[in-house]
Amino acid sequence: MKVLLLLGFVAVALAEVTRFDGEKVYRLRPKTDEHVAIIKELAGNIEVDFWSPEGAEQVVVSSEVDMHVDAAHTDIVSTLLQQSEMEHEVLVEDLQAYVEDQLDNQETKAYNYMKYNSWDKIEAWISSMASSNPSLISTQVIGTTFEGRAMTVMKIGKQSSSTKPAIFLDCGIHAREWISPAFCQWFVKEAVETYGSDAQMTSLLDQMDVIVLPVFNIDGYAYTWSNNRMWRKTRSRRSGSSCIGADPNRNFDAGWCTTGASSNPCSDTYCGSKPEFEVEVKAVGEYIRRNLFTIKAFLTVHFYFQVVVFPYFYFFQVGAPHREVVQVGEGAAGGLGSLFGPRYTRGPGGTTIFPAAGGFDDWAFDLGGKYFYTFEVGDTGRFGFLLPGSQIKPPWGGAMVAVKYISAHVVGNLF
Ligand code: 0X9
Ligand code: ZN
Repeated sequence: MKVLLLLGFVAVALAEVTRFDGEKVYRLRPKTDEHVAIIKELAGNIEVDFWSPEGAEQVVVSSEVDMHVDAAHTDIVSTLLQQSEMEHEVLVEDLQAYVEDQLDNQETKAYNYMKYNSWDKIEAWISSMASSNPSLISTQVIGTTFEGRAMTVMKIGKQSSSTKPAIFLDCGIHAREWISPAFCQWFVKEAVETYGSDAQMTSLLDQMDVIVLPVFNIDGYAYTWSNNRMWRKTRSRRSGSSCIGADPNRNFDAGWCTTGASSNPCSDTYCGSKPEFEVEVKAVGEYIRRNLFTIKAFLTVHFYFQVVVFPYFYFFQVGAPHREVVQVGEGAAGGLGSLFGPRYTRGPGGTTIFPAAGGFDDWAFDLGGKYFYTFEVGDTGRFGFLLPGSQIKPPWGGAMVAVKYISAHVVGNLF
């Protein structure tokens, strides 16, 4: 009997895993208003998942649109694209194969910086990094996720009897952007290993603390490992809807739900029932409010445009943004561009990528944070969210150049 029950549970667990056999990702280059209208109509009639930009409303003439289509609709989409003569390519032929390849056949036991790591491994890594580097790392639990996981920040810096100014670095606000948490972990490793030998890192950690939140949206991240690799949101349940989760980067109180966000709980950019309704967002919000006087800069890492952007995102900037903020963003993106080519752009978010309200960046900026840079790191190739673990190093290198550039400026211009 027990065995039967157990088998039943295993079957249910397996049945819940989302597979992507025969699903494709198209890269579209709409050149006319008619092309844009076709994409929007498609999104209205069949379920498509925009990888970038993150919603049909953000598609404009001359943009590049990566669109994930389920197996049942690939024929009709291909026909429509040909008939309308819209420039396009099939970026991913069979999504399931990419999902499987992404793990590079990694053996599941050991933690490995050069591969992606599950939440359980990351959690154990946080403890072991802190206990083996007590003079540089301390940890603090800042909240609990909807599903009960501890949200821990790692404070990296030379110990000091007085409170030091700090930089807040967060990763993994969107569950499926695996490269982002991988970057935060790599940053911590680099910090620990190069403190004392790398002049820039040593000066940074002597004068400031870097407060790292390795995974912002832990429940979502765990769900991308266990059930659905393409999940983006949190995993909160709400009464009155069977749809789960909200986009944490639409749930902050900054022009909340006015643009580039959806009030439909089933949407990937759902803004939540009210600002800071998501417990993870509230936890981070409260931590920042408590520590605002020491936090001098914010860096948040996404995947997979190639941009360094800064507020505002919830409206088109009226007048020029602060010159110094622009210059530092330019410098960081310039460094990245020299390494990775001219696709790296920079500028105020609303005009450089797309307007989207309720973001962590705009919220912290409105609260008084002077420097807030949002990195979208990415590869130049065809993998989108499914960049294989073996290829994560170049985008990290890019993010590192930008983080160091911005940190050096902040250290030299403490206010
Ligand atoms: O849409 C987002 O939240 C980010 N792009 S992503 O493709 N990684 O989802 C961009 C965030 C920019 N900031 C704001 N919109 N506030
Ligand atoms: Zn993102």
